[in-house]
Amino acid sequence: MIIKEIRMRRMEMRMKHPFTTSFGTMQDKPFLLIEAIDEEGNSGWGESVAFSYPWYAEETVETNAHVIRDILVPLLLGKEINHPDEVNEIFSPIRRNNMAKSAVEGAIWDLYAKRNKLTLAEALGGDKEKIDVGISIGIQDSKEQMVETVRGFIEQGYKRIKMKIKPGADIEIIRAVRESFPDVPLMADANSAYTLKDLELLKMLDDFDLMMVEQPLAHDDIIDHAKLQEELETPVCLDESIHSLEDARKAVELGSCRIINVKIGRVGGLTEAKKIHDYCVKKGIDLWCGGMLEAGIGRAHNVALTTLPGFTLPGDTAGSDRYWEEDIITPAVEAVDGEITVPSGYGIGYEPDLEKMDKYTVGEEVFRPEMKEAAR
Ligand code: OSB
Ligand code: MG
Repeated sequence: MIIKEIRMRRMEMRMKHPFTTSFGTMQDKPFLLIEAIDEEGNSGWGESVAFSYPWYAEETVETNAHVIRDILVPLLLGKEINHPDEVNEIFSPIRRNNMAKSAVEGAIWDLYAKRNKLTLAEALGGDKEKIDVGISIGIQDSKEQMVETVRGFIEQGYKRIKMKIKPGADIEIIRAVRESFPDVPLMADANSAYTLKDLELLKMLDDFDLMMVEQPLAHDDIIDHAKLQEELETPVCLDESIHSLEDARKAVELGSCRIINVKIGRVGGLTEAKKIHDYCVKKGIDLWCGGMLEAGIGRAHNVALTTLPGFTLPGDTAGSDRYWEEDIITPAVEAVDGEITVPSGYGIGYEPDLEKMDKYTVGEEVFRPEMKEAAR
């Protein structure tokens, strides 16, 4: 297929509820959408998961807009692409900027799947008809409120409860939730809020039969996490530390984690996510698909990735209604009793709802090969 046109929309949506992590609180969600169009008029969609502030990773909406417009798009426009894996190759000389790469590569994957009359899940080699999903709950004002929030999501059927923690809002909250729900699959995510100085506190996590503790230590660390995993019975799961197959290999070889949270944007796209998947299946490392509070396009990509067999644990891909009054795809992603039915339509399998999309679009840039020529 020949990439004839790429469009970049700037979106501004607002989540139903604020979401609080060890870093701070988010509710407004500016993000970018990418549409790639081939010579037959097929179109594929990708979503950038970069936030407006670089607290989770170094990328932002603005850095993504720059890198996509000025660096990535010119590498693809007018090119013949036979398989989306080639995009991973084409982008490989460019260091990092994984969320920018992933937004563009995701659009090409969707386009490729649609053109070849495959679901994105099939194109990736996934085979599940339904995927298990959990919920990620932000830091709450009190342990009582956390217990009530958890109760609500258990009633909705989510298969695993993840609580955000930070120093000062950790052990007592986990204890209260565990005492209220002795059997629920439970885990905690610290978003890098601790250091090895907190070892004694982190060891107390072993009392609560947690499925895992996610990214307790620094965002760029795999050494201290290995030391921590030695001391903990609770499995360590890495999120922020893993940007590539190479990062995953090094973390696994060092014993820095027993579980990996794969986020398509953080690792630079679906091709890299699949490589990590294949490696972890070989090594017996459990995987799950993380989330970045995505709107419908990004959420649909997460659903497709989770159909791969190595995604053995429930992910963070909750239903659209957990985040949005209305999503920008039809139908919205729906979680019923903690399961999402994988859509059967070609590509991402959900229709981009252009009317709703327009409502939240604050700007659009269009790129065509002749514009590239003209700029020379
Ligand atoms: O660490 O997994 C994380 C949200 C924003 C940034 C980082 C994280 C999260 C979540 C929520 O945990 C995931 C979601 O519901 O999309
Ligand atoms: Mg996390």
